[in-house]
Amino acid sequence: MTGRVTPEMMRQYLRMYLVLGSVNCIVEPSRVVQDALAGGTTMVQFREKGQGALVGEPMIRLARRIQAECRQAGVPFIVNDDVELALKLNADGVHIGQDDESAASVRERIGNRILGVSAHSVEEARRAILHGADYLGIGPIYPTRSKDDAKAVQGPAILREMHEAGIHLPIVGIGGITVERVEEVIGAGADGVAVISAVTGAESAREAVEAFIGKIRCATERIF
Ligand code: IFP
Ligand code: MG
Repeated sequence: MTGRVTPEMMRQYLRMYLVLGSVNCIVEPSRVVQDALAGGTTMVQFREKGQGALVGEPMIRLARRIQAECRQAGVPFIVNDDVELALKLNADGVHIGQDDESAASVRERIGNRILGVSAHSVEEARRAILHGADYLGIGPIYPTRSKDDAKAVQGPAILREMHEAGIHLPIVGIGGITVERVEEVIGAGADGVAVISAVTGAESAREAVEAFIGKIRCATERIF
């Protein structure tokens, strides 16, 4: 990649964004990713976090395996929080929260790689944009159990609020999003959905992703 990702490309990548680590998976995480990619996942975030998370070499090995699968599928591979790891692996991007290093500093370190920032308010969103974010992760939209330290549930209204406040950076909703809730999330202004358990906890990750994509397509066509 030369230059920064365009907002148009970013919106495509955000459509069906799988976020996962070994803690979220019952079967082998790289198997989940492989199935999810076969189903049409548009971007993958490696988020190795929480109780029992891998560290050191095993963590790096898993990251590399998932990255290789993403590369083969032509899908961006994003690393959560760990800028060092992202640079070491030459990942396509980094996602950071509000408690992590400042977005401006991460932008300096990662050059033109994709930068995603979690935002919970219009103020946080504005700052992230000024600091060079390529997209915003907004949530939790619904109650979730995938994040121990999740902030208060925002509801889909937060997405509309962002638009009304003039936030036009590509945005993805995260937190408790199921197939049944896709229409509401996209309808409220998200460019896509980020999911963990709805895919990692499914009997078939591939079928789960296919179901999401069907709904995302319908919901998107209704708006644009
Ligand atoms: N949002 C996202 C994303 N990822 C996270 N890890 C998070 C919030 C806490 F889906 F990328 F937007
Ligand atoms: Mg974080």
